[in-house]
Amino acid sequence: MSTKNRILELLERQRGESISGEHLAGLLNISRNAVWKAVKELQKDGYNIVAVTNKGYCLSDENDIISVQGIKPFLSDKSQPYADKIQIYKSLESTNKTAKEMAVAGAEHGTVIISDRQTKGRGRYSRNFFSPAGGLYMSIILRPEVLHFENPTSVTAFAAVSVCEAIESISKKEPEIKWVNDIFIDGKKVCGILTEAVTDFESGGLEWVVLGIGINVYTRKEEFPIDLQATATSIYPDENMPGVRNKLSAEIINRILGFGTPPSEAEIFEKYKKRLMILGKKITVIQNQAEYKATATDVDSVGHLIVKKENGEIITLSSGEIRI
Ligand code: BT5
Repeated sequence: MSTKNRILELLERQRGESISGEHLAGLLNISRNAVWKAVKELQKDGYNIVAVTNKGYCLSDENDIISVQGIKPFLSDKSQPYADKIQIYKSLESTNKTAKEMAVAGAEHGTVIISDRQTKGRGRYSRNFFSPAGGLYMSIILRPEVLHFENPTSVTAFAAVSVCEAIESISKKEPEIKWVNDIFIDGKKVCGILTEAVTDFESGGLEWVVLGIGINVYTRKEEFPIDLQATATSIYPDENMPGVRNKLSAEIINRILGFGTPPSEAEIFEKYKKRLMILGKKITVIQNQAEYKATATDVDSVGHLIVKKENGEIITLSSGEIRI
């Protein structure tokens, strides 16, 4: 690791507090001048580091640059080994696109791609996902040898529950899930999940899964395109929050990669069901370009949505769209 990154890691560990140049130099066994040079480089990269006479260097709480060094202090012990597999970009077309290329090239389970913004963020059915700077766009490569899921829907559900818990851990918000892949806060979409998988031709089993997560973190209402303003929100639409994206990234990684024993699909769907915002509610089901009204009654053990049509007919939906 470069001196610059080692300094950054130490400052990130004590964000908001001052550390003397002498102490930093001692910890890294380098000269105080080398510390000063590294701090200057970090400041040039946009890091808000204040130098206070007799106190030392302090990385501002408000700093919001996503970095491996910023994520690392929040990773659990079990997630620490994944720190080396995190790659961060300022801008990408789509983190899922990059992750899929890497998965094809053999990237390991737990490779994480994060971008500050996306120029061609994608949702399901090739829809656009609005991805300005200030959000969190992350794709994680999962190999089924480690995560023993048989179907990609379970991965989506696992991710949805994990993201809800991660958002809850950094904010006072109470995220809910809209079947199948959306997370809502206060009735509006705050996060979308896109799971893409490739199956092995011979065995029919999953070869790899790319789990894409897009979260609106600071986007204000007026910053969303007009057509999304009534339906989209972010975790902090109004508040000037200190940088939380490193912590949020770590909280997601801790849940998706840093588990002890892999969670069972039954456990996941139990948690998923508790957060579903539609059970018992009237919804519109959109299937094969037709729509009908129904009541969402249950989710089964593999993530299918069970609905009751107005004529009393019970339908099990394995995929598709619903509107609240
Ligand atoms: C999704 O699709 O919501 C999945 C989005 C996944 C995005 C992540 S970001 C990291 C990774 N890299 C990618 O390129 N993608 C993944 P879907 O359920 O099809 O919803 C798409 C619809 O959500 C759009 O048609 C809009 O109506 C709405 N939408 C678009 N951008 C939004 C945003 N930022 N916030 C809320 N709603 C949005």
